[in-house]
This record gives sequence, structure tokens and C-alpha cells, in this order.
Amino acid sequence: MSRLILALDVLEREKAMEIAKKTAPYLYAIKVGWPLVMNAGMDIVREILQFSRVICDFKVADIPNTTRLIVRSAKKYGASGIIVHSFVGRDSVRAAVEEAGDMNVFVVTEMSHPGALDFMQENAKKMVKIALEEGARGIIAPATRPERLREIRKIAGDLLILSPGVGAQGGKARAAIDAGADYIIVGRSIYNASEPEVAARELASIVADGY
Ligand code: NUP
Repeated sequence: MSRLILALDVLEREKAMEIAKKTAPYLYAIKVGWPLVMNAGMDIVREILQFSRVICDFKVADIPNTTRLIVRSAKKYGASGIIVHSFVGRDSVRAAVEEAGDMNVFVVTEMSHPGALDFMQENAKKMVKIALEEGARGIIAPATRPERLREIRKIAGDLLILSPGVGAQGGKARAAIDAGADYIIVGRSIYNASEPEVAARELASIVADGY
């Protein structure tokens, strides 16, 4: 099973489908977010399902009721996972997990970009705790800071760690896995490559067990 998740942040449906088809053999999942969904519509989720499982990166950050409505809608389209924020508080994460049922909920902790140092880093461990206690399937933690990944791994129990920030943001694929990530999330280094399937295959082999 691949440890690579593609962040499919392209804006055209045709391009998205072409890349999804070519790269899917090397992926664990395809992550879609606002850039693609706002341009191609939510039906793109169902379309991508013919090639790969889909994780909706909607970074839900709302009151419990609205969170439930968003999670229910993503589920309706067949997503196997949804990414939610936890800085909004425990009750919203709980609502997401309850509504998700057998769909996986992944909770953002410390983000991968420099701005995460402004507020998120100092609260990251609390966010991990909320994810654990509320029964999330996993968390998002930064490949750009393997030392932080390592610390987060220590307290994350059996939560899966999905780690963005490899490539364009400066993180290294193998370093993230060695620091405790279960999956890496990669966008630009794959979809902007001249041959996305080659980039995906190489990254998948770098993060494979026994590399
Ligand atoms: O902390 C996070 N950092 C991050 O980059 C949480 C995320 N969900 N992401 C997403 O991962 C980001 O929105 C993008 O879809 C992907 C990384 O893309 P790239 O930097 O590899 O192009």
C-alpha cells in the first residue's frame, strides 16, 4: 500500500482527471480541496473515485451544527476522509467524528507553512489530544518540521499522521516518514511535473517500507 497522497490542487476538471488517472497506481489517496471543487464542482469527487479513494481537504472550522452539515455532504459524494480544524474546539471535532461514521476524520494540528508558528505551534499538542480523545482517525502534521513531527508522533497514539509540506514547501519525503508520518501529502511537485506519474512513482518508492 502506497504512503503517498496526491494534493490535486489544479483548477480544470480535465487536467485533474488526467493526472488522477495517471498517478493513481502510485497513490494511497487523492486529496481534493477548495481550488478544485470550486472550479469543477463536487461531482469531481465521484469521478475521481473510479481511480482512487478521495480525502476532502475542507479544513472545516465551524460550529458543530455546520460542521455536521459539511461532513454529511462530503460523505454523500463518497469521500473516504475529511480534514477538519481543531482550533475551533472539541465540540466541533466531536460533531465531525459522530457525523462521519465510517468516513475518516483527520484533524489539522500544526500546519506546514511558516504562519503556523504564529498561533498553531504552541497549541499543537492540545489539538493532537483532542483528535485522540474524540476518536479521529488521524492528524495532519508538518513535513517541513521533522523535529515537530517526531514530538507529535510520541503523543499521537494510534492516530495516523498525514504530512504535507514535501517538495514545494521544502520538506523531504523520507525525513517525514522517518520522523513518524504514515503518509506524505504532495501537490505541486507532482501535478506541476512534466510527467506527474513519474514524479508520483518516484515519491512513492522513496516513502515505501524498506526503502
Ligand atoms: O498544514 C498543512 N499544509 C498543507 O500544505 C495542511 C494542508 N492540508 N496542506 C495542504 O497540502 C495544502 O492545502 C495543499 O493542498 C497540500 C500541499 O501542497 P504542495 O505544497 O505540495 O503543493
